[in-house]
Amino acid sequence: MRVAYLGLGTNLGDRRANLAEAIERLSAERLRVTRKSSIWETEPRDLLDQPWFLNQVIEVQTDLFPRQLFQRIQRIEREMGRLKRTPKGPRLIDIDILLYGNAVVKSSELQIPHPRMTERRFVLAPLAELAPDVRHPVLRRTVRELLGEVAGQGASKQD
Ligand code: PH2
Ligand code: MG
Ligand code: MG
Repeated sequence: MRVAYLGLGTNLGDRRANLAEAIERLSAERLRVTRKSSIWETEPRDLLDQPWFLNQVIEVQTDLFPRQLFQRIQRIEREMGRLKRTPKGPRLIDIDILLYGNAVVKSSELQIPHPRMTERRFVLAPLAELAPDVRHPVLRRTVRELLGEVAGQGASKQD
């Protein structure tokens, strides 16, 4: 069993229900959701002209290999009707693999650790609630240290 951290994001529809549904759907054979961060309301990044997001990070235990986990995630995103209109634009649900144990994966379709996690408060703030002392396997810095280095970016805890 490996411990992985997944980042969830949604800025369309009933956002809280979307997070709950994604967690429910992820919990299937060979994967157990062990902990959940608070839900954070966060300012959109990259593509700024879109609604605010709810973001949450979950800890899972799984013996799915990274590529198998990625396939499950893609299926759930598809089934939940993720609209692939604009890259980085509005979506019902986005599920990203942030960390998978100490694994480093680099293929054209999948990169772990998530390449943009270190610059995103909407990822690091909820991740730091669950795993402040976990080290980024490439940068060798803890999540707490990385969070201390991201500037600004509106993010507030919802619960
Ligand atoms: N996801 C993006 C782009 N911008 N901004 C916030 N606040 N939260 C997100 O989850 C997010 C984003 C692309 O995946
Ligand atoms: Mg994604
Ligand atoms: Mg994403």
